[in-house]
Amino acid sequence: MAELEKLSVDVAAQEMLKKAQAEGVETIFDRAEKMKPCPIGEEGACCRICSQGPCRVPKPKKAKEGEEQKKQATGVCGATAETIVARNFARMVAAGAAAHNDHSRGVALLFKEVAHGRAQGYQLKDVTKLKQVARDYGVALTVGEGEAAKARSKEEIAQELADKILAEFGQQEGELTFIKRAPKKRQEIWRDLGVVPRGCDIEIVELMHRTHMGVDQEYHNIIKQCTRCALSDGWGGSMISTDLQDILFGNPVPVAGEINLGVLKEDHVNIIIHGHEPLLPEMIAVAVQEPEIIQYAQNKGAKGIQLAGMCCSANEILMRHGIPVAGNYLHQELAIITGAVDAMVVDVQCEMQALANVAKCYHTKLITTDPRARIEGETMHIPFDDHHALDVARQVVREAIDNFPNRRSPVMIPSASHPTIVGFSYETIRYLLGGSIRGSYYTLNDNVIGGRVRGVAGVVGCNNCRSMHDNAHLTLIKELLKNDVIVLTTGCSAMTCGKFGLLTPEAAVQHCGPGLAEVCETVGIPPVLHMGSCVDNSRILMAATACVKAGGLGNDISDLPAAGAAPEWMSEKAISIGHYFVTSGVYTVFGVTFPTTGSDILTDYLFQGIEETYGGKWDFVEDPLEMAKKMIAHIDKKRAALGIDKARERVLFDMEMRRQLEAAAGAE
Ligand code: XCC
Repeated sequence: MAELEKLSVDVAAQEMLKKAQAEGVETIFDRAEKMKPCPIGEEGACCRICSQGPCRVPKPKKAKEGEEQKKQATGVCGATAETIVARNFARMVAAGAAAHNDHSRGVALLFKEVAHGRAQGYQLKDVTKLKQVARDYGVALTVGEGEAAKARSKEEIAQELADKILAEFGQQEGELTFIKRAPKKRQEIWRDLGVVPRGCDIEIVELMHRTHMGVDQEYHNIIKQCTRCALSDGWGGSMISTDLQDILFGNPVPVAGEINLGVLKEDHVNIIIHGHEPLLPEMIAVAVQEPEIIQYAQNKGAKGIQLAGMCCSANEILMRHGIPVAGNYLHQELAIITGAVDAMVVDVQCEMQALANVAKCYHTKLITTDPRARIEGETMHIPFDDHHALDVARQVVREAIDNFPNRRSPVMIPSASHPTIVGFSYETIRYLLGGSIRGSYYTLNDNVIGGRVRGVAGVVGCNNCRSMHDNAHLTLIKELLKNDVIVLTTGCSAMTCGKFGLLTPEAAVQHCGPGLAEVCETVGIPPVLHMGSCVDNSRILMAATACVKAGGLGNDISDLPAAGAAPEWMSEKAISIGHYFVTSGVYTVFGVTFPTTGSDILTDYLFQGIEETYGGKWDFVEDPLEMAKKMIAHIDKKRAALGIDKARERVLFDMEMRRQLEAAAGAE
């Protein structure tokens, strides 16, 4: 095994890897060492979409002097490297968008059941947001005309809204409603190019069709459909998920939380919620507080029940309830290795199949809860049922409690955990910037124009076992803060920030340049704002749009001094997210590796050509400091285009300078 310090910058992770090593338990870090990534697949240059291949078309080695440069091979059907690489990229976008849009469908179906009073335990919690979304969808808030007009009940509004939203999944023509939330200029760009998504499902299906053998074989055209598909994720499925989850479970407001493996408690029943859809986790959060359940745990010898999260289900319940987080993606096996997890409850996405093996080495019950996501091996399946969700949640919790007396190996919980302040929805940021009546992003814009804040960065995405755990997130974000760039974060990146103390207001003085530190201190916010889970990247789109609408920073998202990054990305969802940010006008940099390097022509198009059309572009930089440099250079370029680059040089005069100035004036 490699030196533990080289695998993760997180001490808690290192401690658990040591324990795993001592106990002979294999983790992703070991498997990554044994299995090197396939170099051809890594660059997207392997075509396996028909049975005549797989055809490998890697870039030929550079010719030596005097030798003729070899041409890049094509597939047996003649498909060029551009087509093959573009297809592979497209299928990543399709799968990523499918994951988010299918998540969204599940939330919409639950929302309908709640609206009709058929879902046990759930409520319509945020009526203000319900009305706001209803307005977007043209759902009337009143019935009758003039003075006879009467307010409709929240249930009536929600019932009609649910039908309208659900119809958008199978919609064949027209436009997704939330497209209209984007800045006017952005909407025009999309309409002119013909990439406005028609529905949530159709764009994914069409992209899969077009990448089938012998269909779309022109890379610009394939990428065009990638755009339509990715936009159906960001401004469609993901945004629908965020908004309906806010209506059902509450719009996040600042709340204290705690992050890292140290949140687990040896004398408590520990339950970890892992995955992405907060539907069942919300009910588990209710069940663990019920007196009978707590009593049941105490009868088994536990002091209480500790619920903790992992991956994006964790972000959801952290943002809304302050429920602690045990860690990000690469912590999933490590949590079980503590020997203290009595049940790990998974829903969908980012769950490693190896969890079943690791769980077997300890006493942990691995409970799958979604019919779409079963795991082979000694796992237990308790299916989520929205009509009896609270009962299902109670059953899950009881399974965990029953398992508490079965702990066998030595329990060792790392002490590391860090307090955090989270819950920065786009609405909450607006409120913090100016109160409920005057709330506006203009305060932020004003500080950007004045140069105290140099720009805004969205740093999001996964961990990746091919890159040192948490290191790129941390290094990149610290460098951005030092340079007065405020950071918006989601997903596993947000958890890295939490683990390393960047999600507290105090972090402003420790890590930021003087301008950003001053702004954060005045408003009382951390310099890194945790905006939620990966579907909540839609909140970043809304925040960017709010900046445009507040005025002073151009007419479009592409005018903003802003940039995005996913320095440790690994999932297909990240590619869909990246592509909707790029085509919404954002310069977006990925780390680790980039899946199109097998074709220089296609990569040049994504890294340069696409900017002419969309104002945003992709980039790939492995080194996080270099990544920060490029993002800041982009921010400065946008500042110069807006004519606010000089403002940064504004100098605050001290007494001595003033005296000199007065003396000079007097001398004239
Ligand atoms: Fe998964 Fe969302 Fe990536 Fe983390 S950040 S590894 S996708 S949990 Ni979304």
